[in-house]
This record gives sequence, structure tokens and C-alpha cells, in this order.
Amino acid sequence: MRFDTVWTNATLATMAEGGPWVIAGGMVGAVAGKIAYAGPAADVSFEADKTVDCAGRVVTPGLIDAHTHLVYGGNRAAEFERRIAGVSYEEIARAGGGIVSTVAATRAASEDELIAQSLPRLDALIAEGVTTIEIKSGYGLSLEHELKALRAIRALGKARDVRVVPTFLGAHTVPAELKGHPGAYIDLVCDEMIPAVAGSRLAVNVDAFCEGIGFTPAETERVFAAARAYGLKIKIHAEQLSDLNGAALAAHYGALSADHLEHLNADGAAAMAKAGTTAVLLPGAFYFTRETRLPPVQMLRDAGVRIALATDCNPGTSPLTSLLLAVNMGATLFRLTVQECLAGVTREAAFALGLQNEIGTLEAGKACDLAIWEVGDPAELVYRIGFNPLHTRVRGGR
Ligand code: DI6
Ligand code: FE
Repeated sequence: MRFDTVWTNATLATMAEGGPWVIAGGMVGAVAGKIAYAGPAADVSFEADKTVDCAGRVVTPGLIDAHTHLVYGGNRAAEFERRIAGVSYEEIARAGGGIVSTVAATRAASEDELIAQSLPRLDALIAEGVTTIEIKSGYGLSLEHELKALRAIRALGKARDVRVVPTFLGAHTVPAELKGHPGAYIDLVCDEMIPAVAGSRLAVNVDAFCEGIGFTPAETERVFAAARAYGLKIKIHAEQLSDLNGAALAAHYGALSADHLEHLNADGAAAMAKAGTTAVLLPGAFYFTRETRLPPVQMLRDAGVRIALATDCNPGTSPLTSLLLAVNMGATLFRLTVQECLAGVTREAAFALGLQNEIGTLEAGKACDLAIWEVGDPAELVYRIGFNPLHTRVRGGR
């Protein structure tokens, strides 16, 4: 075989379904930015323009953060101080703080300021081997400011060598100017924002916060119907604080993923399995809000639902810019296995974004997005806390 670049002497965690967990003495060969071969080195003879000796290091697919709200203005450190003194997230939200205060700061920021404030967060994730990131809007909540945030999201993908998957989350909360009129705001989301977002191709997915402090299932369904009409894919924030059967609703609309899910019931899990909707679990939000109700991991496994892990990077409930810490929390807090945790930020995260044919495993035909780690055993990536063993990040074969 002939490769542009080959990485030899690697310990591969290919994350391929049904494949071996670890291949010692492995190699990855790339042609034109894609993986042409990943597997035991002994099986192939090759020529390559460039050969990189991995010296036994672990090589995984580039990491995928499948749920973030990375683009926002300001921060909520002051609110955090009130919360640790005992005021609840829901109390703060109902009193006009919470998401709404980030909306004010996001509206006040120019597009360039939003980009500048968001880049350090993106860089922190990239420094840990993230090669694909989903980023949601949802702190603009008007046509003008949602489009501004989506343009900032697109600009981040140009400013750095990373694949950015943009999601429109207009239905995050009702903006202050329409307080008490959720129906009128949903009209705006469905009749003005979704057509504009789809027309400008600024987002590929539509998400909604289906919750007591967010939108009802009926309102959420209107958003999904509009998304479907405009050819946008669907995601949902569901069952985070209460069980409104949001995951089942989203599954009914063929959603890529349902996210959070602490309060998911068995019917919801069955509906997700049937629709192929991936569960995205967010241990950073669980931890930061001091939630005690665990997501029903065993129920998801039994139902055959794919489980992804993500940071949920957002200023209110998960100011987390370490996907490796989310991975560690997936194991320590949610009792996912080491293999489930690593699959959750690679293969299963790709499914959560509908990109399973392009990224997420080390298999021929996928993008050559790699993370090369200064560890000898992939379990070390899950085990450590607050340590970044990334050696090299490869995106598109470079
Ligand atoms: N669920 C969350 O955890 C975040 N958004 C959402 O829909 C919180 C957003 C915030 O508090 O700013
Ligand atoms: Fe979220």
C-alpha cells in the first residue's frame, strides 16, 4: 500500500464496533486526509511519503464533543456564589437570572467580541485532542442575535483547525421581552428564525430545551415540525430536571440525540432505541448542579441505546472545557465502563451528530483525525483527573 503519512508503532484503540479493544504494534496510514488503513502493522507492507514513529503511544480517534454551548457573552461566577450558598438553579432562573442574564451579555457583545470570548474555551478543548465540536446558539433569542451567534460559531471553525457542527437552539428559554408569552416566542422561532437559519445554512441541527423552566412538549413539537419542514436535524435537552417524555417526543421525530436524561423513563429509552436516537450524557452539568438523580445507564444499555458523553460547556450549569474530565466523570459518577467512556467521546459522539460514516473510529474511509497520547494504556485517559497527556493531535491527516 502507499500512504501520504503513516503512524507506526502505535497502540491503537480504534473504537471500531466489534473490533479488538486494543491493538499493540498497530499503524494508521492516511491518503488524502482519510484513513486508508488502521490495524496491525504486521499485516501490511507499504511505502509512505512520511513516517511517524509513535513509540508505543496510544492512538485514538480525535475526540468529539457532541454537546456544547461554547459561544456566549460574560460568565455567571456571581450566580455560582449564590448557588453554593444554597439558592437553587431553578429559583435563580425564575427570578430572571440564569440563562436570561447570559442572554443580556451575549446580546451586548459584538460578533467579534463573542468570537474572542469563546476562542479560549475552544482552544482548551482542542488542546485535549478534540477534532470535532458541536456548538449551539441559544443565548441570542432574537433573529438578529441568534444569527450573530451562529456566525460566530461558523467563524470559530475557520479560526481553528477543527470541525464545528452548528446547532440552532432558539428554543432555549423565553427572552425577557416576551416573558409570559412562550407561544408568541415559539411563533418567532418557527416562522422567522428557523427559515432564516436554514436559508443561510448557519445550522444543521435544531435543539430545544423541553423542561418545566424551558418549553412544554407541545411547544417543543412545534419547533421540531418546523425543523423537519426545513430539512434540519433534531436534538433535544430532555428529562434533565423532570420527566416530560421529551426524549420519546424527539425520537418520534427521528432525533439524532436526546441529551441529559437523568429522569428518563423506560418508554423513553425504548422509543430512543427504536429510532436510533443516541443518549448524550452530561456529567459536568450533573456535577456542577449537585444533581443526585443518576441517568438510567443500565436502562439505556438494556434498551440498546448508544451512549455519548459531552461537556455541555455552558456558563450556567457546566462551565467545563475539559472533555477528558467529562470522560473521568462518566466513569466515576455514572459508572460507565472505561470502554463506554472512550466510545462516548468518539464513536457514539459521532452518531449523536449523524457523522458516524465520517468520523469517530479508526477505520478505512473515515477522516484521519487522531489523538496520540503519552500513555501506554487507554484506561489511563479515563483514570486521570486534571492531567492532559495529549502528545499530538492530527486533523485530516496533518
Ligand atoms: N440545559 C442546561 O443545562 C443549560 N441549557 C440547557 O438547556 C443551561 C444553560 C444556562 O444555564 O445558561
Ligand atoms: Fe446543554
